[in-house]
Amino acid sequence: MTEQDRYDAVIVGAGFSGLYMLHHLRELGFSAVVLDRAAGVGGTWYWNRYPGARCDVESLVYSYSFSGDLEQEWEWTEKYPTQPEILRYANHVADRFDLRRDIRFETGVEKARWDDAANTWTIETDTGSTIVAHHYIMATGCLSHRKFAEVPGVDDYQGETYHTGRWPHEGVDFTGKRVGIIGTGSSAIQSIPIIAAEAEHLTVFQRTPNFSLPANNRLLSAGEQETMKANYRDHREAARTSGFGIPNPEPEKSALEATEEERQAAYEAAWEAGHLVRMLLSFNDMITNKEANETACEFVREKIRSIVTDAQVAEDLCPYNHPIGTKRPCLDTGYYATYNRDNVDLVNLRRTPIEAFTPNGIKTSGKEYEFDAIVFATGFDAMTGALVAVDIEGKDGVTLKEKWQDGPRTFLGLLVNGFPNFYTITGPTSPSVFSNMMVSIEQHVEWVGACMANLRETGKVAIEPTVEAEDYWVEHNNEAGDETLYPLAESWYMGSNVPGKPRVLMPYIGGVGVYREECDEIVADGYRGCVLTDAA
Ligand code: FAD
Ligand code: N01
Repeated sequence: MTEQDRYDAVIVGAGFSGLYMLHHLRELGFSAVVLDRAAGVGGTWYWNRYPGARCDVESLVYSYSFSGDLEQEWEWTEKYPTQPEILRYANHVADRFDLRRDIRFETGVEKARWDDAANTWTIETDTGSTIVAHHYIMATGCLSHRKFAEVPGVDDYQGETYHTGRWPHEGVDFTGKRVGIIGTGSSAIQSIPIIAAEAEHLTVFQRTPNFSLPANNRLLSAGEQETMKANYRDHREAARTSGFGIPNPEPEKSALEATEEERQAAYEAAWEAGHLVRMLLSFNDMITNKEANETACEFVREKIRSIVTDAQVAEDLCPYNHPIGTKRPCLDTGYYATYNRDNVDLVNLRRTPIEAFTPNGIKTSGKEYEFDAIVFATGFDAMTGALVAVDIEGKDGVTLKEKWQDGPRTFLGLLVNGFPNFYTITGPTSPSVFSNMMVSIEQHVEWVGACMANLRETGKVAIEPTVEAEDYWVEHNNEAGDETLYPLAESWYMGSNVPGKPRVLMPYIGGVGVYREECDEIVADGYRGCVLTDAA
């Protein structure tokens, strides 16, 4: 028998977006249910339990601002919090605000269909339940839909395999094992030093080297926490109006106007602080001028050469094919020095590409490697992957996947033409991954809550952006991107890590503060660009 429930809203995802969305809607007097495939809350921090997983936005900042009490009572221990600590925080939030009673775990959403006559969504799950809701909110995360290596024969491999984005809860003991890891993005860069220290031997398969700064992580002092807690309101406000959701002085000078000494001093300060935003905002043209950006690239390359003792390995680790920042840069703890260990090898896949998996390991064009375990640190079908994985059918039977076949089309990264009362938290073409995600999540949740409350107060039953508004926003997003260096990289920001995916800059680079203003103005203008439908 099919279970049938009705709610004002269905929220998919119990990560930081879904948790706050549920709490916020309850406060506004709406009924809502959260569905998540996971067995617990936390989203990213529930799934990504690989060794060394941690945040690279500072803990005191990578946290909710919506509750002053929560802000004051929670004690962070480290500057950059570990995955277990962030997961404890997510669980604390769920308990503190009594959220679990409206969350259905181990429930995957497979299908959703808009009913134009009833102005409702019907959502079908893999547990066989069907839910009808007035509003359908995808809080499914930008980095939740895994991707693997596109190499033949993976099923032939007989050893253990792991993906960093779905790490076993009980952990993995690599002691005495020969391990291969594919990928050198953030997840790999965090886990490689720890796996290397445990395994008998680690072979790293690198297709594209990345830029990484030392995290220089440390315990937080009581004084630091007290100071931040005393100044939280000002800090949060500064974050909301900043470029990346992390307050940082706006640079006035071009890197090309600065002297060599000034440049080195600025980059060294960012390197020592372990601060990615500071590095990218060292000068005002770092993400718009290739020549300016190259000065920082070379600074990091020099650091790599100074750390890694084997000159060829050092050179292989030096990124040359993208400006710094245009692929998500990383923070690490001992990453480059790990290549000085006797039990670690680097395989440059640009020289010897992987040809196939074999029963015992991996075959490149140069050699066959045998492993007891292979780790896929191969990332995600980012931003759109989790959205189009659900069969979402809007008006006239068009699915989201069909609509987005040439790239995501949204209004503000929040609404989609043809899909009334459908919302994407940190959706494509919003600042999302170009920001401290907590800042962007809170802004979207509050925007959606206000939108639903407005419909209720004005007696409307549906909201949908016009094609023109959507066209304007997509064009604006592309124009903002074209003013920067981001389109120069083959990155997941551009969709180029997934074969066949349209190559467009998905996140909005116009800045968190500018974007918030735009969203607020649209509301002030009576939801300019949207059609609001009266009850029949
Ligand atoms: P998620 O946390 O991804 O949660 C989405 C949830 O939706 C998941 O639990 C998933 O199971 C569920 N879901 C998806 N599809 C379905 C479906 N069809 N049915 C049911 N459930 C579904 N951001 C930062 O700002 N700073 C950082 O330092 C940072 N570090 C990161 C480190 C890692 C390893 C990763 C992967 C991401 C990191 N991020 C960071 C980005 C991070 O994803 C966000 O900060 C934030 O946690 C996203 O929260 P969310 O709730 O929007 O999505
Ligand atoms: O994934 P990635 P990730 N053959 O896509 C390689 C956040 N995050 O899980 O660059 C060979 O960055 C791929 O190579 P290439 C953060 O936003 C944050 O590491 O495509 N190699 C790349 O090296 C981050 O950006 C933290 O050439 C293949 C790697 O796999 C995002 O999540 C920590 C391949 C994938 O890197 C994703 O990070 C972790 C193939 N077929 C994650 N396919 C923090 O510290 C892929 N690769 C905050």
